[in-house]
Amino acid sequence: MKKTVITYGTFDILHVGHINLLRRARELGDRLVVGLSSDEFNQGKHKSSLLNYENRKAVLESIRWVDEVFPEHNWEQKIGDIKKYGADIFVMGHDWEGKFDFLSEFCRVHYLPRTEDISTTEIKRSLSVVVKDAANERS
Ligand code: C2G
Repeated sequence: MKKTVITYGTFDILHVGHINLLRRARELGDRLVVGLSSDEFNQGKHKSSLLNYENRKAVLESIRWVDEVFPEHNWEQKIGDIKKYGADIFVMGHDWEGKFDFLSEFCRVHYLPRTEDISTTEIKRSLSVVVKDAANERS
């Protein structure tokens, strides 16, 4: 019986932390479907992604661990998604530990350790320093 794993995220400026999560999620089953936060939902999460939804979707769909990508529009859609995709396991990084335990009524809930020392926020911060230094050199 093919096991489906489901996870959600913004996945902006993809890095090894995202890849580790997606790979380990996929390895818990036979198929991985990903709810990708829409640009509008990101605003609701107080996260502005540099790359828009279409761009982030194209990147995710090119990853061998990802079988399908669908839009995440709100916090309330997870139960419907779990039913729609027949998900057996819901996976998130452990920064979300406990937040989605209510889904255990519908499928297994599993939190995976985050990959340390890397985040999109940190990458953006480093980028802004590089850009500022370059601007200073030119002026
Ligand atoms: N992640 C990780 N290690 C990192 C960075 C991220 O394991 N260094 C994981 C996060 O724990 C999450 C996934 O990668 O499970 C996607 O991270 P984000 O794109 O930051 O997603 P987030 O904003 O947490 O959105 O409804 C749930 C939300 O959409 C989750």
